Amino acid sequence: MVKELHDHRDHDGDRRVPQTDESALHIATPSRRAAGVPGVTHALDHTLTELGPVRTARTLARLNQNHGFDCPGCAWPDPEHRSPAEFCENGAKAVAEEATRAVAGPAFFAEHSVEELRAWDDHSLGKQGRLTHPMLLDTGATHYRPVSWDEALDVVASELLALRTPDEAIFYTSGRTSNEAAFAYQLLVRGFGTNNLPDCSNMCHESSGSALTETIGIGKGSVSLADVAAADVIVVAGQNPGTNHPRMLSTLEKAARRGARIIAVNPLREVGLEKFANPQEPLSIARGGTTLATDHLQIRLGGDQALFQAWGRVLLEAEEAAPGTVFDHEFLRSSTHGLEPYLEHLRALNWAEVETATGLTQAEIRTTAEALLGSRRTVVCWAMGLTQHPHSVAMLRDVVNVLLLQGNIGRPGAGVCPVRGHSNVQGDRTMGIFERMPEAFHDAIDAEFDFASPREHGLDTVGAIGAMRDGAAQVFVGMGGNFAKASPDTAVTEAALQRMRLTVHVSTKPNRSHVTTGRRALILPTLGRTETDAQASGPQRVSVEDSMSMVHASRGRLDPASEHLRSEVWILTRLAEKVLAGRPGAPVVDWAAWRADYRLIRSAISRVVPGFADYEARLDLPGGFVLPHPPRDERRFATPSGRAEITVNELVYPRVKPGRLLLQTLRSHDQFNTTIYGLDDRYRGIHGGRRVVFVHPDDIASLGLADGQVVDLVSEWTDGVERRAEAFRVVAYDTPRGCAAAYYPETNVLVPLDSFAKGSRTPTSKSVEVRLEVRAAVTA
Ligand SMILES: Nc1nc2c(c(=O)[nH]1)N[C@H]1C(S)=C(S)[C@@H](COP(=O)(O)OP(=O)(O)OC[C@H]3O[C@@H](n4cnc5c(=O)[nH]c(N)nc54)[C@H](O)[C@@H]3O)O[C@H]1N2
Ligand SMILES: Nc1nc2c(c(=O)[nH]1)N[C@H]1C(S)=C(S)[C@@H](COP(=O)(O)OP(=O)(O)OC[C@H]3O[C@@H](n4cnc5c(=O)[nH]c(N)nc54)[C@H](O)[C@@H]3O)O[C@H]1N2
Ligand SMILES: [Mo]
Repeated sequence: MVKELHDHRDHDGDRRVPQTDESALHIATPSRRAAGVPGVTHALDHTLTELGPVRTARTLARLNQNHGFDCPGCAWPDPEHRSPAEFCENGAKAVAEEATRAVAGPAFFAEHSVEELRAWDDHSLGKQGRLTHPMLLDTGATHYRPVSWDEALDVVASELLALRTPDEAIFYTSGRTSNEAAFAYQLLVRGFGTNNLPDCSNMCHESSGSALTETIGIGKGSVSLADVAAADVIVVAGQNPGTNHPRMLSTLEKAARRGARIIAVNPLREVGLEKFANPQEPLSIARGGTTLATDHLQIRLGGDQALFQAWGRVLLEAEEAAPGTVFDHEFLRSSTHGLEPYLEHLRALNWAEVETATGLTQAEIRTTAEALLGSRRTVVCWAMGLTQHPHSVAMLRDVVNVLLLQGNIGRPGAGVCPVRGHSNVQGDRTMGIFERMPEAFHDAIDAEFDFASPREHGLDTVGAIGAMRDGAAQVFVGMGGNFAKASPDTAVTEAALQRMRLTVHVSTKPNRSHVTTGRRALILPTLGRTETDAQASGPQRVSVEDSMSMVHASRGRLDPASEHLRSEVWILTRLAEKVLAGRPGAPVVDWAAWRADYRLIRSAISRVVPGFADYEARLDLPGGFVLPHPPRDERRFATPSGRAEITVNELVYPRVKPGRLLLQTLRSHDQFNTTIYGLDDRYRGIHGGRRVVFVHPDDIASLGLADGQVVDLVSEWTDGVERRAEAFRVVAYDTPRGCAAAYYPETNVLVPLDSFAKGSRTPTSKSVEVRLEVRAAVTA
């Protein structure tokens, strides 16, 4: 936090630093309708400036099409019948960000020292454009200099081979890496001798994976697009699809037109959930859009476990009043375990506690429970609002409980739908990017590649930061992502990275992690999804898996931003040759052949990972193919009991000290995680700035503050360390009392490293206790 303080003074004092100018900040009334004409024109504006008209037309025409490339934005699946413009405003922005013609080459790095660049924010860094050359920051050097690929990879190999043990290396992955690259990566890492494979998922849907694996035996969602469209009731909890999964709105719209009841559970009235004007349908726009959510439960942060327990209780009461009308007894008897203790737990539910936890009235909860009662097909969708709390795993087990009571898993039109973030985060996990893969996976790679993979579990994201901080790790490799900014406790994470002997980032664009370096640092520039990946056997395609277990091909067509870019597969296989050549016990792989022809990687995957038989041929099918999912396909639950587990979870909800607020850290409409596209959050009425904190008007008054005042956010955590995010403008906003919101990643400095969810170790980004401190005098 000391650093953040310092940086901020720099920004104010030095006008040459391209910093976000918060004096342009302008607050307007939040909008009431998502997407539609403003959405599309906004996207085209953005793309046109980055790409120019011809490149824009060529690029967008291939986005999410059968022979095109997969959108590098979110992981929402593609519909079977695609419209010619199968993309959304934010997908177009994600593409523009990657396909931009601006470049950050050797001249840029020669002009600016690393120290100077550390005073820039991520918006300014990213705007420089695409990386073009491998760049090395030598020990003691002030500037990065261009190096050959050979030299760069020799540096990585020599630092890795000099470690006392392979466990001193950390291999992080973000969620854009293709299946092929992910599979090669995990094999290189395990061949080197460690399971230290933390990924962005540790900070994202890990709680979903943990809760679902325990209860239904597989950590993935159980629905298809058709199921969502066919549901009677769709609960959308802790998710802002209008911004983060805009194409989901078309599916919700279909369901809404069929009469489905959509229940939004969210502390904020997210505009996309209220009204949606389909950009592909002029009529829908003319009519002012479709109303999506018929009910909005404006829940307090972290109150969802109480809500789901209360819903379970109402279902139980109705079942007891008219036995056989609510529960799916046949399913409960044949396929579940643990019903009775759960029902006992529901009978003991304390309504007063539920009302405190949720901030909702018993009447509101009962009315919405009636919708569940009358539904034969219920889907529950969720994202970060449910996964980033201390009690998220228990909360999600309670979500599963409610669905199981009515047999709503493994039936058409029903199921669990954790909506994933990064476009291939689910596929990366399937390919083995995980610090604790199941034994069966290890057995399979050992057999295929004739080696003995390490079995001891590796470090997850929180564990990796601790190890780096404590000197137990010396080399950090990031396959995509922005570890310095995306991780919690920014000051701790940055200091941890700076203790490394070597930090390496395989990236497309400059970001904060490149300037938060170890003693030596490398930036390895890579091809993006949109670009042609030409190898010895010809242009390559890669494959990805969406949120609903559909695997499909992606093929880039644009000319690469620089002739020096290499594909992730190229980089990893070259590195594998350098690190593993002659190493006793290394996996037996012809890395050069893999690099020349990715079909060989897919062929290996098809022998190792269940569900990938005929991988190559099935990638040719329009839309690809779906992976097996036992609960969805055959109501089979691969838990230790062989049945779906109904669980008893003690009711937990956050409580903060008087005079404090609970803060959630969330995304604006103009960013992709740590990549900031622009400074507007138009749906929430924010323009020209990001340092705002949304607070209920009565809280503003009771804290003795005023709307528009500038405050510091100070985190309150048990360790007594001061974590401070400076200079946020207070914005009166429609959020429950006691529950504030501000943007990620500016607020990551406030999330303590050891504040994470029980059972998944996901940082508690939606549950940070803060106090607001008035700033003496502000220059803005
Ligand atoms: N354009 C764009 N698309 C993206 C991303 C992006 O940054 N930009 N990020 C991608 C990634 S990696 C991810 S994981 C997803 C994230 O998608 P989201 O989860 O939608 O992202 P957040 O902005 O974190 O929003 C959290 C939502 O949950 C609500 N919420 C917060 N706390 C609670 C709670 O306790 N209970 C309930 N019921 N609701 C709560 C918030 O008000 C907000 O609406 O989006 C993916 N898609
Ligand atoms: N406080 C707070 N913290 C959070 C969250 C939150 O809600 N609140 N959300 C968490 C979540 S859900 C997630 S998923 C993480 C995200 O954490 P990360 O995945 O680490 O972060 P991103 O910002 O998505 O990574 C962006 C960088 O990826 C690189 N990149 C982009 N495309 C490619 C590509 O095709 N290949 C390669 N090699 N690199 C590429 C670019 O250089 C870009 O700068 O953050 C987490 N952190
Ligand atoms: Mo995510």
